[in-house]
Amino acid sequence: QDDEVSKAQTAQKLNQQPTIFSKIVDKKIPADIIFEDNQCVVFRDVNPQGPVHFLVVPRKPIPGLSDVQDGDELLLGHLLIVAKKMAEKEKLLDGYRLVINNGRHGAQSVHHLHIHVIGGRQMNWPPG
Ligand code: DGP
Repeated sequence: QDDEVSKAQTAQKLNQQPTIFSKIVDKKIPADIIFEDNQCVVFRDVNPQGPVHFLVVPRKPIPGLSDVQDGDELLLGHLLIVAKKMAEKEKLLDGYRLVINNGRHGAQSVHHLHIHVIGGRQMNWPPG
């Protein structure tokens, strides 16, 4: 956890293109992809924070939530619908949590927008 935070705090937004997620989206490096369509790719997180932990990633390389534009409205809605459908497919019937880390204080470490979907255990609040 501390490692993720320190990675995020030292991440240099500008020298991270293409990001590791762009490479996964472009099939240049492998990932455990569980769904894809023309707008997004969904794959399992390499460092899972629960029994189920996958990422919903737009093909469009938006660095983070703070970079989205008004024109991204349909794309962002689509990502949430995919997150919900994949949570059902992964049988997260008792609930789950969506997280978007943004920027340094958000502990974002990969500067390609992604929605975490975590489930299969009881979540706590507040987050760390
Ligand atoms: P964030 O802190 O929100 O930027 O989370 C980035 C997540 O991405 C983190 O949970 C670990 C995951 N991750 C980083 N590199 C890779 C990778 O190469 N493959 C996969 N599947 N996940 C990765």
